[in-house]
Amino acid sequence: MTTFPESFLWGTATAAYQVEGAWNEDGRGPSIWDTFSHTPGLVANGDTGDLACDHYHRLESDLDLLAGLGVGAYRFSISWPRVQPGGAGGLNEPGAAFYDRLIDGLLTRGIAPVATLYHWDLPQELEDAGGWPARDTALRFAEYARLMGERYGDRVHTWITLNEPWCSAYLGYGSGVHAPARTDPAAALAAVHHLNLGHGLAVQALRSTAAGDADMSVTLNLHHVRGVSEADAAAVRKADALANRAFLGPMLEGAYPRDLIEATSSVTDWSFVRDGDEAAACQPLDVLGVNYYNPTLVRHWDGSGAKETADGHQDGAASPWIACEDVEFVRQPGPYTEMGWNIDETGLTELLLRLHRDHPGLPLMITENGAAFPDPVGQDGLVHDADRIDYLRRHLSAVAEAIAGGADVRGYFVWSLMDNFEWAHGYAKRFGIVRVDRETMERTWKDSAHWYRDVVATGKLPE
Ligand code: IFM
Repeated sequence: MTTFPESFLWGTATAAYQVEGAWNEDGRGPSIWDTFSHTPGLVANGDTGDLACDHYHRLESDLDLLAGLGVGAYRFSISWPRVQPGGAGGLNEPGAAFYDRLIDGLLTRGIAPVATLYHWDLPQELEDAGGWPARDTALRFAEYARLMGERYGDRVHTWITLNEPWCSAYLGYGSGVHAPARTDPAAALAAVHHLNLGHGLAVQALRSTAAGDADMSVTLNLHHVRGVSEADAAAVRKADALANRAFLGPMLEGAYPRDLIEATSSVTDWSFVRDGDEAAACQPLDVLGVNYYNPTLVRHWDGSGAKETADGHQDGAASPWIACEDVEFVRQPGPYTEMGWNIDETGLTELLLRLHRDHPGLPLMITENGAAFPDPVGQDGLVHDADRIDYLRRHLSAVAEAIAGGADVRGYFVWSLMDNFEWAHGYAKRFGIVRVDRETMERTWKDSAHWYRDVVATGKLPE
């Protein structure tokens, strides 16, 4: 039987825009995702996060839900425009008070708060002033981090600066399928840099507050890139530079990889990187957050025949893979989740072992892993999601295998606590272990929630 270490932290994860709702209440300012979702045609079914899961108004019962699952930690994100509406100036007190209630409610229930500062909801005013491609956004982010550290620093267990900066930069400014829907490769690379810089400055700012003793982290959706054959090694290296080392380099080693700069030289000269920026991005971290859903398969493309674009972007549309004209993203064998992502947990083990090898001594934490499935409601009114249980079991086994191989993995957070707003897919894709009825907002445990509660309680995977 697979058993996890006694100290292993078990949790579930959500993000503010995906669950909170209350988009224009208590002084919250607009974010780029309000603008995006209110723009016709950008989100499936015209869905918005206006109501989301109404978590803002159902906080107490959602906290009870977490307590019922028995988790030791809860990963949530703070909505920047709720606490600092325009991204500058003092705190919006009613918004800040919401997170006091959330954090205190977790602590009362014996659940460790794991707070993400930025899960994609940039205040619209900051986007209007240039967004992440503009250097000032990194400085604003550090100031916001300082305010958060001052307010909640004495109570938060782990601070995560950014969630998946890959998405913020490349989907937000490259392919434009996420807010703010810009399709400008040079801007996307400038965003990469200012996210890295903002991360480092935010860690410094947090450490200067009562948050100084808390664990500092960042969450990356690292891509486990494989080649179709050995002849595709250059394609693998390029995709790895853009997806992984563009962040790992500055954040963990204080330098951008040379091959990244070279591969993107036709797009930008990287002159937005000023002296001292890479050192500032590289702050000591206590744990690295890893989000994993599936691996990536690439092949060298010589320009002949139709190019495969199995990375989710439509053929002919702007690609998030900047300067990858010679790289094909190849469809992988199934089975697939409802997102069309292939299920392959071996990539998670390999990724964790690579991180262990490349960054020895840095603890790791799975800050997201999970899957969307069709989740029909049975005649009994319940969701018997055996497919999700199987997905979670496979991936937890993969984590255990990485631990056995020497990787220092400290915890695991299921994405997600409950069905929520899945960005451009709206509410059509359900990732929750708890079902949310879109009409009534009623929460119902799926089979996977019962299964996860047992895993958390025993620290073991049932056979
Ligand atoms: O829902 C998202 C989450 O916000 C970030 N990581 C991936 C999840 C599933 O797409």
